[in-house]
Amino acid sequence: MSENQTTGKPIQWFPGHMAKTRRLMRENLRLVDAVVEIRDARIVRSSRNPEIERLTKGKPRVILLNKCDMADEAVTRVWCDFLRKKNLITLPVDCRSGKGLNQLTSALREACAEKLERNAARGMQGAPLHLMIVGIPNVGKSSFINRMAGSRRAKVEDRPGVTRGTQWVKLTNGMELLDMPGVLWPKFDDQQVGRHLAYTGAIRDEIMDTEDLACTLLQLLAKKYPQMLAARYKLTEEELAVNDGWELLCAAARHRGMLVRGGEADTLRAAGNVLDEFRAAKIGRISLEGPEDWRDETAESDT
Ligand SMILES: Nc1nc2c(ncn2[C@@H]2O[C@H](COP(=O)(O)OP(=O)(O)OP(=O)(O)O)[C@@H](O)[C@H]2O)c(=O)[nH]1
Ligand SMILES: [Mg+2]
Repeated sequence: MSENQTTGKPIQWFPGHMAKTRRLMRENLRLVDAVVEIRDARIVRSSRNPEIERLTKGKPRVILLNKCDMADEAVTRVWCDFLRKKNLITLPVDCRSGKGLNQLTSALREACAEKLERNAARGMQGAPLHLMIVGIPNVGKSSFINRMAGSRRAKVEDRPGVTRGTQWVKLTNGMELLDMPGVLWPKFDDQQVGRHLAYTGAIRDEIMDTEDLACTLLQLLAKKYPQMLAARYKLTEEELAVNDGWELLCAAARHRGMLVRGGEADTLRAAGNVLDEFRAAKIGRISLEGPEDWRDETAESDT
């Protein structure tokens, strides 16, 4: 999405900040043995920044599908199989509870096999593994590091752009993790990617039109998860069937008693509510994308 749908103004993607992040990655890459790329299990493809892949080329990589507690389990399984078939070492995880992270050591061993063999040949079995933690804003990089460290070492907040500089965190198991600021693409050509990033909170709400976002999200949910949506907002079958985002938003507002003077639906308030509830997984465990939604370009570029 390179344009705000309502105002028609181009959306600013903080190019200065991005250039700095890119430089930080380049400078620090030679210090690390492998890259841990964190993606959002609800939007596995849209949370993949091809730039990360390009910048970290040649480094062993493990992909974590994070927030899988909020994603559709069946879809997460499909993604894991899909990526593993492309020889990408992939793990579903939930960095808030730590679920799935017990598999990480063996995944890293697999990814870094060559390096570990070299270390062993030099009698340096205990040498620490240095890992760079990368991913789009708000995907859970700092949460992952805190989980691994067993303490709150990195700042975590539910908004994008919290981590600004880099920070090394030493673990007791001999790993050293480098926290990085989120890397977003400087510009999206694909509107759908931009929307999916906005629904999940990877893009700041201040630069988005929330009513517009909520409308398209509702339309998508009515298609992909109609029962969950109807249950959450007490939508009737007719309301659900209209297949019009604006109508769905008005219906949700009415059922929640969100009205403005004169009895009309308070769509602005309802939009904020829908986005908040989706982001908190209150509507249910939902994945917005499966590999089949990207039929023509499913190939990860480095495989
Ligand atoms: N439900 C759920 N929430 C998570 C998970 N991991 C992280 N979060 C939440 O996601 C939000 C962002 O987490 P951070 O760890 O700050 O993300 P980050 O990638 O470091 O973000 P930036 O530094 O802004 O790029 C916080 O509200 C976390 O609590 C998870 O596995 N499940
Ligand atoms: Mg962070």
